[in-house]
Formats: sequence, C-alpha cells, structure tokens
Amino acid sequence: MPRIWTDIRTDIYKAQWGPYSQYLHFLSYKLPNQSQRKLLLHYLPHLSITEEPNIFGIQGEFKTSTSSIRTFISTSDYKMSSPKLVVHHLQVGQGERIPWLLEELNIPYELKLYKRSPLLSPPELQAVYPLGASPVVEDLTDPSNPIKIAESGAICDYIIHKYANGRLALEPQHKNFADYLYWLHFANGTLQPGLFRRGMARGMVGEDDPRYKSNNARVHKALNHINTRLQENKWLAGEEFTAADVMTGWCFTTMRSYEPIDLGDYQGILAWLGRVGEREAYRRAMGKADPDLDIEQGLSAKGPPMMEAFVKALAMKP
Ligand SMILES: N[C@@H](CCC(=O)N[C@@H](CS)C(=O)NCC(=O)O)C(=O)O
Repeated sequence: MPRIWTDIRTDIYKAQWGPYSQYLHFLSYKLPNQSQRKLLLHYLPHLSITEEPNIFGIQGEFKTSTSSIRTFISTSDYKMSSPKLVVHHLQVGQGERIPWLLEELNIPYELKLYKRSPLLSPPELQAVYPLGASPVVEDLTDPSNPIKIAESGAICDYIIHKYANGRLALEPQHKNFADYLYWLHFANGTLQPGLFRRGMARGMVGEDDPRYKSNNARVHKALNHINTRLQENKWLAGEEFTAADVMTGWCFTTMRSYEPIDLGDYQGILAWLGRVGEREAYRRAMGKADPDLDIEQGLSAKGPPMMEAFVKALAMKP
C-alpha cells in the first residue's frame, strides 16, 4: 500500500477538526455506498477518488471551508472512522513516548495523567492495568471490540501498524530495516535495564563495589555504541526519524531524573537530542504529558536534577 495513505489519513483529522483546509485528504476503511459517493462528488467536485479493496480515499484542492465536509458527514449516515485512543501516562516516566508518537503521527488522543505516589503508580493506575505500569493505551475505536494494550514498544507497533499505515517504521524492503528493528528494541532491551541496574547497584552496594563498577562499565559501553551510531547517522535507523528515536528519547531526557548521565562525553547523543528538541511534536507532547518538566534541562548535557523520592529510595540499604 503506498505511503501516501498515511498522509491522507492524518490530514483528515485536521480537515475534520480544523477550521479551514486548503487541501483535503480523506481516508477510511469503510467504503461509501452509491448515494454517499454521489453526495461526495456533489460537494467536492474537484477531488479525485481512489479506491482499494478495503480502503476509500479522496484528495485534492479544497476551495471552501471544511463546512462542505461537515455537511457531508452530517447529511449522510456515512461515518468517518477516526481512532479513539485513551493514553494513560504516569508522569515523569516512559509513558511520554506515546503522546510523542501520536503527536508525530497527528493522531488525536485523550490523555489521562497520573502522579507518582510517591514513586510508584497510584491505585487509579493499578486499576487500569494489573501491573500498574505506564504507558497503557485503551483503543475504543470499535465499541464492539475495546482493546487495552501496555508495554511502550508494543503500543508503538500497535499504533503505527493499525492507524498510521506503517509511518515512523521502516518497511522490510528498506535497506535500514534491520537497523530500525535493532534500535527500536535496544532502548527497552539493553539501554534502559542497564541504566536501572547501575542505579540499583549504586544504591545497594555503592560506587566502590565491583558489582557497581561492572554495571557502570556496561552502561558506558552501551553509551559509546549509541554515540558512534549517532555520530554517523542523523537518526538511529539512519536518515529517517522513526519510532526507534521515540523509544530511545526518554532514556536520555526524563529518565536521567532517575539515573544521571553526563552527556558531555557523548557529543553524538547530545547532537541527536538537539534534533529531538527541534521537533514540534516532541515539544507538544511534553507540554501535554509533563508540563512541569523543564524540556531544556532534559535535552542538556547535564540533564535534569534527580527525583527526590527516588534518591531517598536508593539510599535504602537491603
Ligand atoms: N516495559 C514497560 C515498563 C513500564 C514501566 O515500568 N513504567 C514505569 C514508568 S517509567 C511505571 O509505570 N512505574 C510505576 C510502577 O511500576 O508502579 C514499558 O515499556 O512500558
């Protein structure tokens, strides 16, 4: 399926909800019937219509306000399908990945925020998901089949493939497909557990202990590895910004509130963070998900200050 469909799909959200649109893209998985088709052509005579077996799309110059579209929606029983996603995010946490992904894809969502109490999740989030961990996404698009999904990597895959036609992923035919998969999974598979292990070792046995030292050495190996990658490539998967960058972002921004890393020695990672900070979608997402966090601190070489409750927890000896 050509990638243009993704743009069609995302732009309809703007056309549907924005006040004015010059160019209309529309995509639905529901085919219109004969009379709906006629109505469409009546309101939008200059648009081209494209159909594939399970997909119907229109696109073209749209000279009037979006009221024609609104009229079409309200005068026909043809309902445009748009995702209804609820994102549960425990603040100052990796759940920020999901609003960022959704902002990048221009997919609307409802955001439910939770505060840590004082460190782990509050009972309200435990009620949403037995592990009480965030992010969690509820997909209520199809009322007959409500879906709940957790694990940030799984959620990224779910959204990308279900609602974005593969955008922000690389296709298997892409020369960097393996890079994409590798870096997509590296964040949660190696980098993040390594950082947490180092933090735990520091709190439990102290920095002079060989168990801390070996964890620290592993962390630096991983950091050098990413740094080299980002000195040679604009984004983790190569030239294109992908979900691999979204998955990794928090490890070098907000996660440094739990495990400090001075990125002064890692100029490749720092430059990449600079590019992340230039993305409007990132700033929009952070403004919604964690408005009290200082974005610039997160993107800086030194990073944000450590979270007090976590420092206290780490000081506890076994
Ligand atoms: N592997 C999971 C980890 C989820 C996770 O542990 N989230 C943390 C936020 S950084 C959390 O919810 N912690 C609070 C708790 O477990 O009570 C993912 O990628 O989503």
